[in-house]
Amino acid sequence: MQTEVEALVKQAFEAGVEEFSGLINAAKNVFTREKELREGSGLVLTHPDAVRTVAVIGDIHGDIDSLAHILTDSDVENADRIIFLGDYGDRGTASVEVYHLLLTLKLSAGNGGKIILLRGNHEGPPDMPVMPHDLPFFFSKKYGARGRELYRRVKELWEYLPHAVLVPGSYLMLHGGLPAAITSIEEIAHAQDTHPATSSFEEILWSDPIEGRGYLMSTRGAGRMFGEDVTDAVLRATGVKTLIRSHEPCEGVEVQQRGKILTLFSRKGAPYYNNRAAYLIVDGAMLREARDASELARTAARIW
Ligand SMILES: [Mn+2]
Repeated sequence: MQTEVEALVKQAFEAGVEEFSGLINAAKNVFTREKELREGSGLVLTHPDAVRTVAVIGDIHGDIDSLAHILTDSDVENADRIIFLGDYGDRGTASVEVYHLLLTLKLSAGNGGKIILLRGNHEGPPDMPVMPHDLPFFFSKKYGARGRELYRRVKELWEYLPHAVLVPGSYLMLHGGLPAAITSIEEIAHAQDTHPATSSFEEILWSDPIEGRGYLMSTRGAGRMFGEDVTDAVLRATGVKTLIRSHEPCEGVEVQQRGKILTLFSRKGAPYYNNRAAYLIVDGAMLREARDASELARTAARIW
């Protein structure tokens, strides 16, 4: 796998504008079809009986070295699903190449439904811009005037990406946080359709957990900070035990709200300078019977 991943990285750095353009077209076809199959829903169902092992990967933010490290693990390669929790570009120097590699992976033969790319707040809708957003800069730097066009078309892909994964009875996975007002999994599945009339989609992409109770405005300027009472209500409404999310820099994994929430961060380097990053390998027993965040951090996390 190592040589294969090295080849993918090399291909990502050497890709010409026409090749990248073709890749985006092909990806758009695949993402469009997948969204149609989900009947417009932003929720991907991953039933424990249908999969043996699932790999979960948090923020990458332009760190292609971390991405290559993760993909070189044979347990990731052999996983039935490789779930990315969003935030692919910005803040790292290889955002363009990360996109190239992820789209190539998605389009590889046999990978169809295996690779799941969720939306993060860095892949949000046009009315929720993110700062800093250096992805367009890196596209223009590498591909000149054509880079602007590639960026615009990559941005279009975001609208087709799902924003949550449900492992029924066990886990909910999404980028940021839990929307406080929801009462069913269907409301999470269709959060993008009720945006901006409800704040659910914004909260999924932007919110962060806090210890204690309550529901506060976020210092990020979007999303909320939600306490354990909100988490209890949403976990109950969706029938799962544990939330797996990313969005906040940490030393690979962080356990919050007494084991109800696991935060996963899968990249290193500027501007966060965390010393450790992590991804999860969740196997059959763990998929069928949810482990809490502490046990996941102890047994499912691969830290480097
Ligand atoms: Mn984020």
